[in-house]
Amino acid sequence: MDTRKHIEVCFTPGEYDYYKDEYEIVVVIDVLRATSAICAAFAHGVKSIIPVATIEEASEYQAKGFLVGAERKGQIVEGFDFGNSPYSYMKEELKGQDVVLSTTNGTKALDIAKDAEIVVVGSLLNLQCLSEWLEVQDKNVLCLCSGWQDKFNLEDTICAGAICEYLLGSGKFQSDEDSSIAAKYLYLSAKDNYFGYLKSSSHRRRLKNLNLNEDIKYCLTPNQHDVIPILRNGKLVQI
Ligand code: 3SL
Repeated sequence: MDTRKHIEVCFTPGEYDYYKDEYEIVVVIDVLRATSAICAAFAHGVKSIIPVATIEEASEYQAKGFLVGAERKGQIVEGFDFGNSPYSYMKEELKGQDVVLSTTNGTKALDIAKDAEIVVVGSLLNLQCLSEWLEVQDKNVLCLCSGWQDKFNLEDTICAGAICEYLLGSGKFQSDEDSSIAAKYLYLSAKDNYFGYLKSSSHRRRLKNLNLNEDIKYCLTPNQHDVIPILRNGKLVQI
């Protein structure tokens, strides 16, 4: 009997219904920039992050006195404390704080996945540490790419492909879906130069036009942080 677990990739939140309930662990990925900002926040001492899907929910938390980050289409939403830049989460005043975050796609994907048994956050920043943790959980894993407004994106798929490559290489996992095979091949073509490979990708262009090149470089530099954010009772905390 084949006892290997499955590692599969869902390209967009819009396709999640086809996969849900079959995987005990869902890894939500939004390389540019939500899940990278979340990893950076934990690595710099933020205590918890409450992801919310809508600006209305974010405003309600703000009214209760929470520090709130809100981003739409790459920009800080007017009236909020900060947006989605990883650098915003490295500030001294955020250390030990519970922070609320709402973003265009990343927090929406977290919301969609929230009923899975285990939901963790993946990015290139925590790739190695997360992959090693997934390897020993003995559970089926789905990488959920946040994409852009329910469309496919390259950077999340490449990160998902990297997780596939690692887990398949362990001999403890198998993949059946073509999305997983495609993600793995994209990762293999990109892995030696993420920055160059993604040069003309849609969201890299979008962020570059907003002068966010430093954010892009940071988010595309792998394995900077040994953190695994996990969703517990609606809050992301560190494992
Ligand atoms: O879509 C998201 O959740 C964001 O990461 C997009 S942005 O990088 O802040 O533009």
